[in-house]
Amino acid sequence: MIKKFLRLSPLLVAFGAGIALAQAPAFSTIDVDEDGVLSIAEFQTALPVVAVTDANGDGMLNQNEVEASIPSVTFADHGFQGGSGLVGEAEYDHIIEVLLEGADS
Ligand SMILES: [Ca+2]
Ligand SMILES: [Ca+2]
Repeated sequence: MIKKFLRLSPLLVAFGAGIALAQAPAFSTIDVDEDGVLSIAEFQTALPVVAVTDANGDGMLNQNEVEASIPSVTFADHGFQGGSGLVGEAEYDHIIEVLLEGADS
């Protein structure tokens, strides 16, 4: 158990005190307005320690903004459309997966 905790500890840092990866919120719970994509506010409320910048100022989180804010995330290399597409459930899950991988290495 101790070993497992140490392995996950970078993730704990990434997500801030008290939020373990296993507790990363599900997309359905953070998409508050249920429009199927994430706004900057929705993302930051769920993951306040993962800073994202609303580069184009539209209040929504697009894939370019995620890639610019979290360099380890590259959507295009994983079969996503990339570009200015917004962040839906599949893209959100990919972000969480990448953050988990980062904590694992
Ligand atoms: Ca939304
Ligand atoms: Ca934006």
